[in-house]
Parts: sequence; structure tokens; C-alpha cells
Amino acid sequence: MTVFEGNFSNTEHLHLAVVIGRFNDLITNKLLSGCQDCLKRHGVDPDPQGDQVDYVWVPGSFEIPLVARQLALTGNYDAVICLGAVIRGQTPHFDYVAAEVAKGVAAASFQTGVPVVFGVLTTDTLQQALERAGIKANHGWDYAMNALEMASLMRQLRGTLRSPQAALVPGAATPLLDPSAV
Ligand code: INI
Repeated sequence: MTVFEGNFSNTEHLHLAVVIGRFNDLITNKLLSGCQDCLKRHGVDPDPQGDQVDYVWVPGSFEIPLVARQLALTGNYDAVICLGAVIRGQTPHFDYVAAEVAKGVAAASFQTGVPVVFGVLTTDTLQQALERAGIKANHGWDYAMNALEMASLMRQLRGTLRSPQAALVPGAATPLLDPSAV
């Protein structure tokens, strides 16, 4: 039997997309910096003018899943990284946004077969978000690592496992479900 594990080599061949929420951009810009730093130090060119990483800004976390799914469906990306920050306020709004973005990101990944990384901080306070976006640690770095590992793992699995869903769409970087079926 075989043990499959993602690795961090041959990253110069990967194509990634990053979706970033503008809401709480004090936090999301810091997550993005951590993410880009990690990608760069692992051999990915994060330059938006380059040909490895595309960036899409959306108004807030609620909009992230729609765009992540659309990007994944193109077949152009080995992984999509979603960056957002949902911070609890005085109203139940937090709960609705946090629940929808979590569900939506999971669905985008599951429906398309493309790793979609849930890089959305959900915190009670701005202080907690800052601590996770650079003051103590920068989870943007971790989200990039997750994307690289999953991109590598899915490439291995696609190359090894044979199933009807593993059929590659011509020219696609990843196996796609028929969009009309999802
Ligand atoms: N969007 C966030 O990304 N974080 C938040 O904390 C947040 N809060 O608390 O309201 C938030 N709201 C905006 C939401 O994501 C949508 O952009 C908006 O509802 C329009 O669809």
C-alpha cells in the first residue's frame, strides 16, 4: 500500500489564486503579506505581474465563496486561497457571515475538486485578529503552506487514482466536475 503526502517541491509549476476580503483590510492585508512571504520562500513567484498567482479582491468574506468557486471552475489553478477576517460585533451579523463563508468555501472545494483553503479568521476582538495576522503569528503563512501541500497532494492523487471524476478536462490544471452538475 502507499502513503500519500503533499510536499513543497516543484512549486515553480503551480498556479494559485488568492481571494481577499476588503472588509477589515487592516487584517486581511497582513494575512496577504504573510501568505505572499511564505509562497516566495517556497519557490512560488507571488508577483501579480508574474504568471503563478492571481489575486481577486471582494467586498467582504460573504462574497469569497462565489468567487473562489468561479476561479476553481476555470481549471487554471492548483489551489485557491481565501483570506478574510470576520470580527464579532454587537449584532448577530458575525454569525451569519462566518457560517456562510465557512460553508461556502468548503462547498467550493468539494464541488470543484480544487483545494480551496479556508484562510478566514473568525475572532471575538480586533486584538485577537491582529495577534493572528502578524503580532504573534501570521496565519497567512499557514494558509499558503496548506495550499502548497494540498496542491501537491491532489496532483499526486490525480496521477495515481483512477475514477470517473478523475478525468481531466483538456487543458485544465485540475480535474473538474461538470459545472452544470453542481
Ligand atoms: N465581512 C467581513 O469580511 N468581516 C466582517 O467582520 C463583516 N461584518 O462583521 O459585517 C463582514 N461583513 C460584510 C459581508 O462580508 C458582506 O460583504 C456584506 O454583507 C455584503 O454582502
